[in-house]
Amino acid sequence: MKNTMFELIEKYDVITIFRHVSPDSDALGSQFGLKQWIMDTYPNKQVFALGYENSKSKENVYPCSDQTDDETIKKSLAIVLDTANAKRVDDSRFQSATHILKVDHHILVDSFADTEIVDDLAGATCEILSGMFMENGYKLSAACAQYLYGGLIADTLRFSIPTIKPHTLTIASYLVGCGVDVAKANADNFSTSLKQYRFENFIRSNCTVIEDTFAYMIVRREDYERFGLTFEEAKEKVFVMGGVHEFLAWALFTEKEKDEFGQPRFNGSLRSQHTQITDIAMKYHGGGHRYACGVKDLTLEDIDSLVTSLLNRVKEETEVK
Ligand SMILES: [Mn+2]
Repeated sequence: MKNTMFELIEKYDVITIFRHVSPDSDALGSQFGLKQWIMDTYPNKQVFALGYENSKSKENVYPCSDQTDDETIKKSLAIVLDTANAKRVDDSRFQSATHILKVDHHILVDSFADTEIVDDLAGATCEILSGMFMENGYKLSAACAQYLYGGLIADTLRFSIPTIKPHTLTIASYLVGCGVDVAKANADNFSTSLKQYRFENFIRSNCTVIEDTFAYMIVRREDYERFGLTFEEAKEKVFVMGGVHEFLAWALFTEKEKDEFGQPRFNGSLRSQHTQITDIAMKYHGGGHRYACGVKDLTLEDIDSLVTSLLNRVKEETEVK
């Protein structure tokens, strides 16, 4: 089944690679890792890594997206990475491709591709790709392995999430064996700048903590702009409330824009230690993984009711125990 990807790549001379909006290290790492592998393996194929939004905070780590015309996409094999639903792909032109292949690790919500390789127990899309390379006995270039390893440590929070399996570490070992600079990957993904550090402390000092078990923070545009951060940078900071024994769940809501009535709209990131929260996220234009979800386009009233739902879910879980 998984060899399908290699068969498809073999068959097409033009390959376009897509990923989700607001790309994170797994989206960019899988995209540029796969592009690198195709360039290393098939120097005569044309391969494009597409997407409109580049991540400002990671511009030293990943190249800018490629550009290409509609005709090129039409005759291509489109590979969509790390993206659960068609609407979240950061360039809708993928739909015109001759064949669409999806490789993803989110819970399946939308089958939009001709061929789908989905493993929602994989820690990262980079893990799925690396696993396929490993199983086929390929030796990766150091550049390719570096991209994939970055996505793997980013999405698995350095191998610390509940879905980590021995296989994940076997894959990490395989990548490091291909020449990854582990310290650089760590710094690229987890080091912070002074302005980010100050913003992180702002969240620590100002988040709301309910019954010592649930923490959340609503960040307004003027808050993150005051620290010199963009929306994209600010919304990444949910991890600041993670790693606290008492917090069974935590959430960060970041103002994105004002709606037509001048009311603020927020995107949110929800996290839990071990409470299933996907179904709650899905009620708020979101989804994702068992213990890590995104939600979007929320009003302050939505946030209120979402916080209540999460709090109740956490309570149910503590009562069962
Ligand atoms: Mn991912």
